[in-house]
Amino acid sequence: MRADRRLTGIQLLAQAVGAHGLVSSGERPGWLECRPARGLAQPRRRPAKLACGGRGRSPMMAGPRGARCAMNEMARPATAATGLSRAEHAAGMAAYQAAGERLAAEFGNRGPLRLAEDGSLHPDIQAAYWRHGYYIFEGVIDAAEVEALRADAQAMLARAPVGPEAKVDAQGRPALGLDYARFPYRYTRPLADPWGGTQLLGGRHPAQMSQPVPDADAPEHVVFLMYAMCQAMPSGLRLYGHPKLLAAAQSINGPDFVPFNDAIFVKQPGLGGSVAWHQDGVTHWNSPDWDEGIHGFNYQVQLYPTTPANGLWVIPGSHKLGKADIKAMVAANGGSEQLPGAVPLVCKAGDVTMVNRQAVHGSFANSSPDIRISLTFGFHRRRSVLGQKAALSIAETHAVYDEQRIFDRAAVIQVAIDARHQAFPAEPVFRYQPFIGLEDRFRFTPETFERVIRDYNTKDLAI
Ligand SMILES: O=C(O)CCC(=O)C(=O)O
Repeated sequence: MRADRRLTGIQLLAQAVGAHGLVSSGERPGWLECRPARGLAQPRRRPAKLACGGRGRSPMMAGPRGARCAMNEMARPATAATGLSRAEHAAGMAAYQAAGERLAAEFGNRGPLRLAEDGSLHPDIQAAYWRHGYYIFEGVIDAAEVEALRADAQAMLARAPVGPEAKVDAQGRPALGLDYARFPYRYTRPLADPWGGTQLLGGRHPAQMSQPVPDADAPEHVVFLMYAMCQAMPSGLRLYGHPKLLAAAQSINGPDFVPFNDAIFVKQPGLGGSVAWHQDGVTHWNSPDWDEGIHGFNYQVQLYPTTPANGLWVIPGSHKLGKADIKAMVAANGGSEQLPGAVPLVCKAGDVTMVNRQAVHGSFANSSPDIRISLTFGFHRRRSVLGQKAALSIAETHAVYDEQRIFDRAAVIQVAIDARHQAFPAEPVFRYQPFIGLEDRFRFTPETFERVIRDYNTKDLAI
């Protein structure tokens, strides 16, 4: 009975389409291949037909300074704010949030990050992740480390330019990152949806979220994303070398796993913008080798408790189903972005979520009084990345992810492992297979900071 109920997320999506007359009972909806979740532990291949394809640019990808690409500095939302006030928006979300929390409780899909005796992610957790496309690891980061991460993230926020065109922070100091190859801050208008319903990022956020009117005293812009956590935040570099998180990445993506990128999502209280429903992967939807793990996964390390109002939502099982037609999903839901069958990833500070990049996911305008800061970083299978064109990068559309680029970007992991070891010598050290025997060349030193860490995100491996 309980196992049946866990399929509800996908079934609800199917019902939503049926209820709005897009498909008759028993037909497969056009916007998402709805099949019940089956096998557990192993990635499976998708049926040959895809709902739709398309390439885009991840919201987590930064372009170079000056490129003024869609998501950089300040993207203009497709439409202006609606008539809803912040408080009305919050009230209008309440029932949906409560239903999402109930559904999330049915799924469970959370607990400590347990490793098996051989050091791999516990098979039960792997099975749960592959089944639902996400998992919440509870209590991974201890209070002292959360404190250090918060201090560094808040310091970074304080060093942001006062606006998208400014070069000084609120105290008049030169902003952080003026000398970075990729400027580390991105802005949005308060409570706006900068990408939904636009052609930005390859049009992969096709349906715009509600944009409530901010309070009268709201600033004109808010920082929405921050990049380069391994360069700008000493604690961020140490986090990147976390042995349990790396062990789990190895279990999911293989011992030669490679990094993706990182981004810090900042959802300021009563101001934070939304991230319209989307899927992250862009390169492999039509690949003959497609399976549910081919576009990798993202961690989010939560620095503050997350709630249904400010947190990330995921449609469980949607990572297995190919490319979703999100616009049709919203249309089938009466035009509402409150998609049925989604669950909020409610966390305590120090919890870490793992979300399959193929899962349909998004977050709403943060009309709540609670901040969210999520340190987001992802990992891939090496074979998913090797030889791929830089599909997500505006500046480097001709770059190919060859052996050298992968090695250079993966070196950040090895340096991070050593930075962590220097800070926490009693903690077990993760042994990263591609760098076994090369550890001495990649200790954390001023020299490797310059050689490996500075502007490392120009070598991100985005697919
Ligand atoms: O945290 C969020 O609000 C959005 C995260 C996201 O879209 C992603 O990790 O791809």
